[in-house]
Amino acid sequence: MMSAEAMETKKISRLRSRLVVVLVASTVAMLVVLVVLSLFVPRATSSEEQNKPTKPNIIFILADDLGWNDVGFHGSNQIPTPNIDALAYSGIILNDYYATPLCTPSRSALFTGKHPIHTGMQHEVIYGFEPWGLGLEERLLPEYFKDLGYATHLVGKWHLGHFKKEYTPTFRGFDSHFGYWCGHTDYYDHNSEEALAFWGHDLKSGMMTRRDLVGNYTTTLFSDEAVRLIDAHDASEPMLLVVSHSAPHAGNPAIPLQAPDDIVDKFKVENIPDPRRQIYAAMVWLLDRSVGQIISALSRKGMLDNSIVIFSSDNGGAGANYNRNVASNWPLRGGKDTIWEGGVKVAGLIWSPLLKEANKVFNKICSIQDWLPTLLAVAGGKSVDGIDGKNIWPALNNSSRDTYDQILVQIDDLRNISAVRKGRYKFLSGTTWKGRYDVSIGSEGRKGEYDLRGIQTSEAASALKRTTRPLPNKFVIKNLRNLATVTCPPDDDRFICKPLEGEDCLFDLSQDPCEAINLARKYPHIVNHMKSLLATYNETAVQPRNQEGDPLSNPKFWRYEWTNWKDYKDPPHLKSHLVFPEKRLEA
Ligand SMILES: [Ca+2]
Repeated sequence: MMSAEAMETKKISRLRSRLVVVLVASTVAMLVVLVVLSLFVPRATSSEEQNKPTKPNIIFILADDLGWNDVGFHGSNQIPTPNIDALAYSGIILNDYYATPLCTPSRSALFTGKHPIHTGMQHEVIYGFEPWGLGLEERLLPEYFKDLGYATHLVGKWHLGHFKKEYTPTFRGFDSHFGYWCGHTDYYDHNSEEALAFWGHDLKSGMMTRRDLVGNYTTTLFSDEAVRLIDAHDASEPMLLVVSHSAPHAGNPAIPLQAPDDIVDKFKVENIPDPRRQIYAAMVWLLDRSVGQIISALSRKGMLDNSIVIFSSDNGGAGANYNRNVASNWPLRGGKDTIWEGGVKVAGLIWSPLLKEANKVFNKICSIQDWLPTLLAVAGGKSVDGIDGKNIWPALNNSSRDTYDQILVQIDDLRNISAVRKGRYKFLSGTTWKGRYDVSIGSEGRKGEYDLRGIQTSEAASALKRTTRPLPNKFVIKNLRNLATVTCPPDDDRFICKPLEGEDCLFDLSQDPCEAINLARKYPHIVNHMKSLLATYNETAVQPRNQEGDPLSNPKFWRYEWTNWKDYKDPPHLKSHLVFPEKRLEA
């Protein structure tokens, strides 16, 4: 007789052996399933290939108010921009590239692919205290890219509305936003002064204030955040990263130009005699360093080979004391907030190993509103109806292809200004600021040497070396720089157009890029044609969305923070103290 204990032991051992059989059988079955499944899964040859997204990463670096003549590749020797220049020479320099005269309209065009007259964003900018923004019915660039599986990030300035949270970046297609909502900000304390007595802190992560960062220089913060996002990015999915720098836009009126002393000291040099321009140079130099750091981060992460990098200003440089700033658009006429070339034709470039052609100056008309359809096409998105921008990728990739023949520069009936470009001709009517900026703005900057070695040893050039689009040799660089540099004879009063006196202005930009010789009297039939083009465009314009300022926006009611104040109940106990905001003279 077996003892009860022995019987129990035998039972357990029988159960164990059955379990083993079941486990072995199920493991074999699982293996069979896995083998069968693997036959239907495309094979990766290496882990790198496995992680590589098929869609390109898109890195859009937007400078704010950068002058045409404030990058080295346009011929100035004043401010070294070795990283930006390295990208320009290794990619394509966009030398007939238009934005709009101001921040808000340009950003609306970039994100919608539409001219601002078609979204009601054509008139001036959004002041922090005004309850309006880019219409919620508009579908924005990051929303399209989210649908294509992209991670989407915005670092830096927004300036498309914040009175309600629905208007802010993380409600409009961006997975994350680190930056500010207003048009400008102090580079250290991150306060934005938007009107007399209307000032408040404005640096946020999404909807959260970041007062912990007071004292840190804005350009460095944005650069660090861009690098952090790249480092943390899951490289198996594509990335859309928009870095919207504040530089070199002026800060608040009391201290408009700001940079760390040790960087400013680098520019206390003979060919930058103006002390304010020395600070400006430091601001631009730090912007350029940020570009190098971003390119370097993409390279470290193995993303650069599958990236498209675009660098662009949002409007012409703010010079001649506009916003108390000292940018140079020389030799172009005009600057920020004008419809002259210096206000709307901006420094721009595209770099990518995906481009079939590179090391060239692109002299075909293109515009900031083209990026949405262009980048969507490259990423395999559907074409979008009802927008003004065009896909310029085929023309960028093939010298024999053209972009388009005409573009509306601006119509703002509230300021009586309009301008249109057709082929080689540009027509403009009316002017801003009582003609104060109807001249060439900023310093020539041709004294001194161009530091080629600085470009070759820049952080960007080192990273580009490891791609199929490296920096070309110095002879190619010099040739490209010559081709990208605009030269004009000095103004001759006999030919200058005076729009302030009601004159129509017509220029042949192919001969006269500085808008110095008015052809309106010589070619009245072209003037008439241009006027009829403008009238046709104007029939399609929608009303500007601008709204009067709201006293309740005043940050003093909200712990001195710029907020989405319309989402909250009014602070009733403070209503008796309300003062209506008075706009500053300068935008
Ligand atoms: Ca701007």
